[in-house]
Amino acid sequence: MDGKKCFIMGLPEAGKTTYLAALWHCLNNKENLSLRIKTYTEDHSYLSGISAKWADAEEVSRTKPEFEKKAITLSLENNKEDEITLAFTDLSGESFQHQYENREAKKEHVEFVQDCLGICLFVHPEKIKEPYFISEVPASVREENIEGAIEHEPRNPRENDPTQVQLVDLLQFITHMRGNKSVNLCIMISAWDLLKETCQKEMGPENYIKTRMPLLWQYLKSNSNVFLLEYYGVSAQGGQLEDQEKLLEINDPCDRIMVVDNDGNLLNDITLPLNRIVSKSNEKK
Ligand SMILES: Nc1nc2c(ncn2[C@@H]2O[C@H](COP(=O)(O)OP(=O)(O)OP(=O)(O)O)[C@@H](O)[C@H]2O)c(=O)[nH]1
Ligand SMILES: [Mg+2]
Repeated sequence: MDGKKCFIMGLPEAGKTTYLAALWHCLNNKENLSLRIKTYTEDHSYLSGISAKWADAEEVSRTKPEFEKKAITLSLENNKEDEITLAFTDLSGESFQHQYENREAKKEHVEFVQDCLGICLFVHPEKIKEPYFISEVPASVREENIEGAIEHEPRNPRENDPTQVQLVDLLQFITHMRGNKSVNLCIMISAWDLLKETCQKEMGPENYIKTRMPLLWQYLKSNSNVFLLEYYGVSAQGGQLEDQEKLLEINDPCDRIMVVDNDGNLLNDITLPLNRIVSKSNEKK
């Protein structure tokens, strides 16, 4: 049995746990997915707990660093009936902030990254902190020697630094941990349902990142030998939880899910990004 690892990355509230909750529900309840459960090998009470909440259109709890999951292992098979043992993480967004701020990572985290076949990096469109121009900062803050200059608060990197800066830095950590060894990277724009239909159709996931996070896009483009990229727009929840009644009107919770690839194809299969990671790594062998 060959074990494969997929590292799930993202700052707080990026949509990581919601995706895993939806994934587990669909693996157990939906047919014709690109990956299926082969056998139940370990206690999956964590996944069952989050997916029950997901199915009832309730919020999954934020992942606290002390309760994060360092390796959840599933025994899966693809359409060729190849057996795939896939381990993935459900880390807390705070752990990534800690890494960004303190320049340190846990040993087990580094080992997982070194061994992994692929990475899913989640970005929530409503949680993106935009950069600002220096000229946008009032002169009273920028200049020390003018009348009325105010003492400004010391920089708080996790709160103040633009999201794209933090993500590029976290990806640079990955290249460092892996000694520049190439890795499949899926950029997963979560809560795709929140974007206007025109934006969903006309822009597509890559252009969305290019427009909203140009530094991240350029970094990925210029490191395409290291990061073998795919972009996806994903609505794992299917809509806002404030519209719980509307979400619950859909008989099969799996039908709430939307996965859009970069060519604009609307796919109804939440396992696809993971299957792409596995199959691309098989092609390379
Ligand atoms: N509208 C919408 N909201 C979503 C979707 N997926 C996640 N969310 C919301 O995004 C927020 C964060 O989701 P989580 O899955 O908890 O994010 P996380 O990355 O696990 O966060 P941490 O555990 O803090 O690291 C929650 O309020 C979710 O309800 C989606 O597909 N659509
Ligand atoms: Mg979480």
